[in-house]
Amino acid sequence: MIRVAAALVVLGSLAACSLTPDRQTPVRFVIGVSHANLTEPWRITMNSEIQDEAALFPGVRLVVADAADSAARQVSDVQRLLDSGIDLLIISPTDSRALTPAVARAHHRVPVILLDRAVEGYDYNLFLGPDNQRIGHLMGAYVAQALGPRGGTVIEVEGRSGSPPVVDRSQGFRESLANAPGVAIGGVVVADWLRDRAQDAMGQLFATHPRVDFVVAQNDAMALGAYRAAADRGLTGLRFVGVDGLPGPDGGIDLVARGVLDATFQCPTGGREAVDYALDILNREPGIPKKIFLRTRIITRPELLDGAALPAPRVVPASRRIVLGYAQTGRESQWREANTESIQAAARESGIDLLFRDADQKQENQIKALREFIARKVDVIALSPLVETGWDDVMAEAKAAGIPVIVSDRTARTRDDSLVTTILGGDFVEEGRRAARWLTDKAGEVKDFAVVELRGTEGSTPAIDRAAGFREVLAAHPGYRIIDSADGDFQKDQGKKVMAGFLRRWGTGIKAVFAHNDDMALGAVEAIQEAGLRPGIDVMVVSIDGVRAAFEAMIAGKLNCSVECSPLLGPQLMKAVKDYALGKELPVRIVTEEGVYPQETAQAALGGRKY
Ligand code: GYE
Repeated sequence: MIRVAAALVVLGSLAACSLTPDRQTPVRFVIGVSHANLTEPWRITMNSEIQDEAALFPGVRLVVADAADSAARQVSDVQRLLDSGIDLLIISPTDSRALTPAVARAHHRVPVILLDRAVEGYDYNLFLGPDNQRIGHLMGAYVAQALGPRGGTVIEVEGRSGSPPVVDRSQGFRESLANAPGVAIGGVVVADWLRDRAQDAMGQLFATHPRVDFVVAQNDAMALGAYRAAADRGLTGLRFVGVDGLPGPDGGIDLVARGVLDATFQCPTGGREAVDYALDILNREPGIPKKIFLRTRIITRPELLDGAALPAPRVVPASRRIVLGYAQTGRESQWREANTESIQAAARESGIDLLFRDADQKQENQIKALREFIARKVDVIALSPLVETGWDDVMAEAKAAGIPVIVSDRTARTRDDSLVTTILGGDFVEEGRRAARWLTDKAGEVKDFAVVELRGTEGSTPAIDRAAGFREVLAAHPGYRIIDSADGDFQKDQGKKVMAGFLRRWGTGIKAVFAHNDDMALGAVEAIQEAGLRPGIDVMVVSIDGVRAAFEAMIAGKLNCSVECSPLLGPQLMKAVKDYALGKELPVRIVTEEGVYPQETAQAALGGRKY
């Protein structure tokens, strides 16, 4: 491997930025950074944040490449970064589809962190970026609220057509306006993220559409261009919103302060976080998530006057330990036991005082525990919501008490989505899809393939989402039919009982059972055996979690596949709690890393299992 020298090295279009030209510190890590372009203000800020954060770590060198918005050039940039001997790649793809193969090739050689835009599939270590649909939703809600019942006409100014942020922001914007019938989208202008292009295009539009109430631009630069176009024509009374909220002259914060924009929606670049996670990966820290969706905040003049744009102060003084209240669902499965152990061990290792309450599978006990935490003025509340609904009141009480709520593992759905600060856990819909993809790949194209389903706790996120993901994939395979489905509450004995009922009703007609967790699958295995059939042979068994007993059952040939859903959320939860205590902005969502374990991999994988 050719090591990049500590000195400045220029490789073709690559420029190695040695951050601090000290030649005493040995080079520990070389991180390649592949930018889509270094012309847009937001991307220039991203690069500055990456460099500023890396400068905090002696021995870290960056090798930076600018693809100038060319996918072909970025593909060759990635290759040259790899050939220059980098230890990890941070890449913000120009084009998700075009860069997918190059990112996969890179991922087979070094760890890869995706910034801002993902690629297709999962061949990377970590995705860090904004939730663009949420940004669109927030913009629509702001405009609807500002226009009020009278409504009005809005012009949307979009970035580069077809790019993921444009598509997602527009989708969120339109979905949000569906609740505001008085607000009409009077036109869409494409300005490729560029201020001057927006000024020209909006100048032409204003010539034919002078009656416009609001201009919603997908970045601040284009909002400024639109503002200038209106000023050129002497139009008054229009209002403008943008996205990014960058500092500096003509940045979104400056434009709001000057009254040019009504509001800007901060779109964090993730540059600092990318360097922090790069070092965690290179230092082999446990619990690296798969996806992190960064938080967007609205900035208006009142917020500015309140200092919203300033870095938040430390929340918990360094002089005392952080206190975390955790309300657990209960002890319903082996997964849950491993989850509890991970949380308690991570709190111990992090020096966080943990108030831990086990709700014995009753929501009212979890609500009671949250009220106890509020009364005891803990710093942070976390819970695995037994079911998705019924949390609005108690979480509003936590918000009123100034205590952030992190939902770990499962999700709570509330009318006001500000009641939940961060969602941490697996992608349950994808887990359901993976179970169905494995089954249809394994059994192939069949006719009248009868499947029965053992569902998890009624109303819980994993039960709802796994069922949805499984059905989404099965819908493309008409030879498969779910002939029965019932709630086994994620518990082994319930799973056995329900499966026995299915066997009495359907007998050998059942070709496969999809269980929402391994415990119910293991119960089903016993029921299949007691019915005189061979589990894993006469009836295929596919489940979710990846607990040790499932691997043992696969090795014994009784279970065919377990889709991983990691319970080891403790380290990521404690990192979020510590970041909050330090005054850092918490992500909206943290999605954990998960694999798929078919029977033939079980023996080799068993030794490495941590739960
Ligand atoms: O699949 C199951 C546990 O919420 C993802 O709950 C978790 C589920 C898991 O009881 O075993």
